[in-house]
Amino acid sequence: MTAMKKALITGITGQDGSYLTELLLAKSYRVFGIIRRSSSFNTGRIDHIYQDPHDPDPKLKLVFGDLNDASSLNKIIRTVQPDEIYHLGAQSHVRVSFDVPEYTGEITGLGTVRLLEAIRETGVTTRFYNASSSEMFGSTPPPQNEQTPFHPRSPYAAAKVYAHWMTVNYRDGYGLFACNGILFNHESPRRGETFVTRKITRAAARIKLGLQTKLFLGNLDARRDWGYAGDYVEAMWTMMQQDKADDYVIATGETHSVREFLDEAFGHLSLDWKEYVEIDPRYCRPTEVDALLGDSSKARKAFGWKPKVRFQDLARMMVDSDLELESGLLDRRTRNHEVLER
Ligand code: NAP
Ligand code: F7E
Repeated sequence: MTAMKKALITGITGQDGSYLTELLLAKSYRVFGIIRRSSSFNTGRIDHIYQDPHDPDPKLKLVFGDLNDASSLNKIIRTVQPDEIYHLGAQSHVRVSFDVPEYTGEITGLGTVRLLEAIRETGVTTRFYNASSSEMFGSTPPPQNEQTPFHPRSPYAAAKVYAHWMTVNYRDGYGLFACNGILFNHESPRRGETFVTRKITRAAARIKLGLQTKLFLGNLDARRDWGYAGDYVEAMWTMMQQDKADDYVIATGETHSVREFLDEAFGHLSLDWKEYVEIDPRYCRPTEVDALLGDSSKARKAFGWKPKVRFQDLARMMVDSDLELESGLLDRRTRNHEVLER
């Protein structure tokens, strides 16, 4: 009998971490996830797959650690001895990276090096996936592929460029099986509420239900290549199963503006966003990435990856989910009022 493969995930509590965990468990992996200590619960996205910790043989195990803490990473890698490491943890918000540039460099940039060094120091034989980003292309005009020069336009993007090249360096210098997935924006009902797509779908649902009257946004002209996170974690896993480690762009090959996303999301609920949206400069960035459009033909050719969910279905899926979520919250709030009034 072959032993179950072990995967270690940083950023397991994030959007991608949750989808990847589902995928790996379905493939009979044993999954170990690094979580940070927090004063409130931070496992909302994986609670539905988390097993009783008293289970003598859990398939999903959470361990405390931090990308800021090399000793925790060393210890985890030494004790888990993973076959594959998916490094998804990061300070991942571009706008916030302008407020906390040093911290972003520390976690998103140096955090990656700490992991790579932990692999080297422990001598554990493993494969490594690094979450690179289309933000690295910055101001280089579309379409962007693996040959496109990077011109980062934020502290986040600069930190990702550093992490990207360090991953290449450990592959070239030490023979580590290390891949960079250069993923373009990918969204889902589990997307963090402050990224623009989720901010829009959540607001549209709340406006429809009478829970909100305005939506404050920044630059509506920015264009992004938006895909579905569920499709993108499949690409992560597949590139880690190839004979040779390499870097791949993962994208839909379609680009849309924030304005078009508003049309789609509000239109799905028969609302006109122009009646609700106001521009607040606080959501604009000192340097913007105007247009992203990915060319993922290398991944398509190497392992046949292509996206299943398209722009319109993605926006609708997110709106429907937020409507359900907010209606549930509304129900609960109404019930609480009824209880209080009795
Ligand atoms: P996300 O939802 O923001 O999740 C980030 C994860 O990193 C969370 O689990 C977070 O933990 C964890 N984390 C943050 N700081 C940490 C620290 N100091 N130590 C340990 N863990 C820490 O991000 P995502 O959308 O899933 O993206 C996954 C990765 O892909 C990120 O590296 C992101 O930069 C990159 N990426 C994302 C996209 C996209 O469109 N989604 C595109 C390209 C690349 P908490 O839950 O405790 O905060
Ligand atoms: O912004 C504009 C904003 O924050 C998209 C991260 O996952 O994808 C993500 O980074 C666009 C930008 O994503 C608001 O200016 C307008 O042009 O949803 P976002 P992002 O910056 O593209 C990449 C690939 C990553 O790697 C990152 O980790 O929308 N925009 N008004 C706004 N954006 C936000 N957040 N909020 C607004 O009110």
